[in-house]
Amino acid sequence: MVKLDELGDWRRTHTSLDIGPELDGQEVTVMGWVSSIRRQGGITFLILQDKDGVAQVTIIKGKAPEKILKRIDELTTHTIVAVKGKLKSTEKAPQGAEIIPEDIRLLNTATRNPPFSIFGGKLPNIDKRLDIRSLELRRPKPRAIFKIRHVAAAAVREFLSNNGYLEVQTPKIIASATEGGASLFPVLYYDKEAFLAQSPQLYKEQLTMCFEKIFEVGPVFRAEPSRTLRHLAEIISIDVEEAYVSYLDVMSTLEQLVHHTLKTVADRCTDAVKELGIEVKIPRLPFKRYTYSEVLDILHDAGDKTAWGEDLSTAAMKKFGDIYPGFYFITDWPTASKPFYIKPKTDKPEISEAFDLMAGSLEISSGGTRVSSKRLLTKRLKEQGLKPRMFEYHLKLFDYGMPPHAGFGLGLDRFMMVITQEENIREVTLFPRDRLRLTP
Ligand code: AMO
Repeated sequence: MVKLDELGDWRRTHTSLDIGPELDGQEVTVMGWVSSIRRQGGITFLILQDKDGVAQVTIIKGKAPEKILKRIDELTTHTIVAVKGKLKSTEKAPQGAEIIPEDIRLLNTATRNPPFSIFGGKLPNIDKRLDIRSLELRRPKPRAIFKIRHVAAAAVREFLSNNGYLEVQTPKIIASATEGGASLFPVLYYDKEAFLAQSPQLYKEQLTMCFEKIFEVGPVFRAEPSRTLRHLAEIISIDVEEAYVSYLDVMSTLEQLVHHTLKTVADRCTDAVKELGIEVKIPRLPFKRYTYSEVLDILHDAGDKTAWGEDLSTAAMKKFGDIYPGFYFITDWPTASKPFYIKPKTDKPEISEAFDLMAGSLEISSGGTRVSSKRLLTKRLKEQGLKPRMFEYHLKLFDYGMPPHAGFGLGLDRFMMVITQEENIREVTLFPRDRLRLTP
């Protein structure tokens, strides 16, 4: 049994990123986990990995204190260590400098071998990797993905804040379905039935009465019955809502938001992008716009038989995505295919002011102009087989004057699939939830 040390009063002074030849001679304290130990004659090279990268600790027999020489014999990979020492510049070390240790603390050891090597070789399927996700996240590829996710989410907030949208948080335990009853998760709320929010739809619409331009980045829940590469039961949704605009205006906001995010990732994530071996393509604005009817015409020419009014199936969209692989909007959907809160066109009520934003065959966002008349909203609820009584808390706000408004919901996880060119949504989500997975 390895005797462990306490962290005590030691604190990290540098991460691997801070280390460089210009600090030659400086005292440093570094901490991390051992990713490799190489013994070469009287010299041991210990590679220490931290959140930013790797640092090399070089232990020379005869020069290093006896205590260190004893302790490094007990080291295995994944051991958590703290090293105090002096930096020495050398071209041979990863950062152009190595650490010559003066003291070392073993803070914890791994008591078992991971079921697969995180250093390379053949990887097991994603389910096996997800079982020990946080360890798996020590691999360079997922680290790069989540670095990009961090930068993308920050870019979204930056863009919306800079354009006058107020960030809000709305309840996640709610009283009624907004996106169809089939994908609702019921929860016991004291002695009542409630549901996990499928979207912040009604709250974001109401908030246009007071704040006019708002956004939320938060979890939404969908009890998706099937297990696919693009559906999860819990996702992060970027929701935007704005007063005094129509769907045409928010489509323009959305495409600029997508553009800004991609540009920011390309500018700020060069290492992570390189690690993934991808290229972040910055799309040209404006994105192409096709009406639903135009999509059907193009699909019919390609041999697809979807009739007007039917939903565009995955197979049909795969076909369309092969023809148009980039970003594009599909607008003017049949009113009957869209939720009750989407506004039908005044002169052609069978068509709605709704859009989806696609990336090839993947839908990443949908939105539209909303119904702002209480009378029409009540009618639309009834048409969709919903009981206006269940939405009374929402409808009564309309008595006080609701401004015309429009908005969209953009799935961050799906957007990340597009940015990182991953086919499985689970690769870009830390702890994915689906019908068969509730842990870790
Ligand atoms: P919608 O239901 O189309 O619209 O959802 C918006 C976006 O959220 C993402 N998304 C999902 N991603 C992964 N797994 C799922 N199960 C899943 N469900 C949805 C998609 C989708 O485009 N309230 C409206 C938006 C609005 O009109 O403002 C809504 O929720 O990227």
